[in-house]
Amino acid sequence: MDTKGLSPQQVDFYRQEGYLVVHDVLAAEELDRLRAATDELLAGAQGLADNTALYDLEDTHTPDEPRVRRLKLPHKHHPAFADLIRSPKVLALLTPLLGPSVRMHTSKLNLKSAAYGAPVEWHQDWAFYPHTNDDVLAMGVLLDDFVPDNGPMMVVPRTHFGPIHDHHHGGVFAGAIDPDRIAGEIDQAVPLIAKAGSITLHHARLIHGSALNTSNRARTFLLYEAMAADAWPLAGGLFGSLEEFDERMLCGEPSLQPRMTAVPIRMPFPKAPESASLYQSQKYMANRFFEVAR
Ligand SMILES: O=C(O)CCC(=O)C(=O)O
Repeated sequence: MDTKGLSPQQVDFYRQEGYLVVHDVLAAEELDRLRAATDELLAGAQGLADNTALYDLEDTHTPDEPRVRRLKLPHKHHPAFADLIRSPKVLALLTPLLGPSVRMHTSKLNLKSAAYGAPVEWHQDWAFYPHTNDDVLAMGVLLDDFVPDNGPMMVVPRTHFGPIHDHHHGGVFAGAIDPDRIAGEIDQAVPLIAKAGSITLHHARLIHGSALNTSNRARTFLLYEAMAADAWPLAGGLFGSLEEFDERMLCGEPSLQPRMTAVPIRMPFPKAPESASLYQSQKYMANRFFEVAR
């Protein structure tokens, strides 16, 4: 397996811009395995009336015509997703950015199906899960080509150096930033256009979002959240026991000494009444930037 990792230029780019696209990481057979696993899990959505621990359903979902917008924690539901995040090839992308000891938080598979796949309003992941230091990122694996009109993720370069924006609306944590407050930043957004099998990395403080899929091509995006082992969660990412926390180690050694740095933090409380996923929380935003499916 190829474990060449990142060049110094790629590491510099990530540090300066807050994101990185690594093109053509996965081989065809690796992609096939992940796509087959996705199809296997999606088959279980037939007949569902409501969201479950695995399925987050589009607002336009019906039991007879299933429309899934997200598979939650796919690494707990299929070994293909658990194996990938622990593979030498993937770890070689994470350790240059996070150090030798890396822990994961959660995984998710955002489907964004052709014609109706849900948008994601502008936000900073850090608003959902602040930690004691910000060596925290999300890694995205493209299971389809990202093209301009299938709702590719868009990022606002260098915003990981900036403030943590207000993600509240109507007195609850809504998981999105009022677009009028960051109009200048949104103007600078860059779409991450790349082929299936490429991998994106974005810093937890980076502003990002993505539009409704208006194309006839699916946009399937597998995301994992990962952090330096000494970044301890202050909210979100909390754990039931130390054993459970340390089972999330991907490589290196866990630490009982959180590294504290001067990072800006807003706590994601109070929760919205329905907040099992980002899509649900973002429904509480009165002022949305992206069009939604009708
Ligand atoms: O799927 C996307 O385009 C964005 C994903 C994202 O930001 C999230 O799920 O937190």
